[in-house]
Amino acid sequence: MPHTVGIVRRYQHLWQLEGIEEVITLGEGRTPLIPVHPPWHPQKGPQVWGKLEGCNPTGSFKDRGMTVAVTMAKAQGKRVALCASTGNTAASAAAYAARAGMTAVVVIPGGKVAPGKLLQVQAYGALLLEVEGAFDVALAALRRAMADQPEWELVNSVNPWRILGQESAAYEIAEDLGRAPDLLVIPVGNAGNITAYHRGFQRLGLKPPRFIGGQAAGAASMVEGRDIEHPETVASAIRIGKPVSRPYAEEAVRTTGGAFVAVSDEAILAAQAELARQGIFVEPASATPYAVLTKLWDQGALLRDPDSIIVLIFTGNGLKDADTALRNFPARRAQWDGQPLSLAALVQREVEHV
Ligand code: AN7
Repeated sequence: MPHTVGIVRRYQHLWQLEGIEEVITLGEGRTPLIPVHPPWHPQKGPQVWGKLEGCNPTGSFKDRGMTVAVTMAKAQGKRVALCASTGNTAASAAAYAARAGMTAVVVIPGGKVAPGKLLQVQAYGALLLEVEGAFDVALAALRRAMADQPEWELVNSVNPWRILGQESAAYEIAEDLGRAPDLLVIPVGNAGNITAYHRGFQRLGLKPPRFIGGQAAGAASMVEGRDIEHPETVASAIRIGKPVSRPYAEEAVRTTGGAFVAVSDEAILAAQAELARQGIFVEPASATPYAVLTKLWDQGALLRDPDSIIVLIFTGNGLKDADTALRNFPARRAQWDGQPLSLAALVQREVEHV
């Protein structure tokens, strides 16, 4: 295995973690940063890039933190990895625990986790527990149960190794661009990831970008500056009402001159569809940055300097939530009788349609 596979081996020098013998990795990180082309974008506008975090081994950014958290847990002799989750943390914890030969237990809001994520938890063989209520209820219950269990490790983002590993996405963006972006738009649920990006640019000694935290209107805890008791949104990954990392996320936004911005479920689904038309298929939560970008542009609130660089963080793969996608993307089918000539006519019609 090349020395550079995975986040831990690539960045352990930055973290002063050189003594690690066994790294639990699935080859996470090094995700693509590709140009995004909003149809409303002027020719001489800012550059817009998208970071495809859905290309990680379990299809979301969670793998960056999970490799570090599970590596450290294993090294400390822990035997069980536990988390509360809206789905992606559960999928990632289940995968890395399987890789480590550890037991995984995931607690999820019953009936509110996307089917692809449930499938992953089943495939990797984790024990699945459901609670009634949102993610916040699941996490609170689990934290109470965690006391006095020396062989258990909580792998939610309250685990500092998770946030540390997630910093790596900021390093990669800086490597790819040769500098930090001017503006970074990222979905915010529990507020761990925005915290990680902020710390990541700081650790490199770079001036962090302006942070724009995108939230669903029905779960806009940061935008509204208060906890939301019953968060509701089509973007189930960020259906979170009490963000654990609130103070750090507030700091990231305040110190960089950024903002938290809420977008409606309709805007999120429209953004998901527009990205798919550019070949980028993300889950609804991950379409939030694009919806926010569109909203800011419409308001004239965006940088218009053609030399400025905007990065959108596409946190999770579209295949994770097939139910929502099937509703958002109706099939386009046509009848064909199997004859060459009629196929030519259908193709001609299709060319004109596009
Ligand atoms: C696709 O899996 O909280 O603000 O339990 O899955 O760091 O919470 C997922 C969160 C954005 C928000 N995009 O990140 C979980 C969970 C996707 C996500 C977020 C999540 P944070």
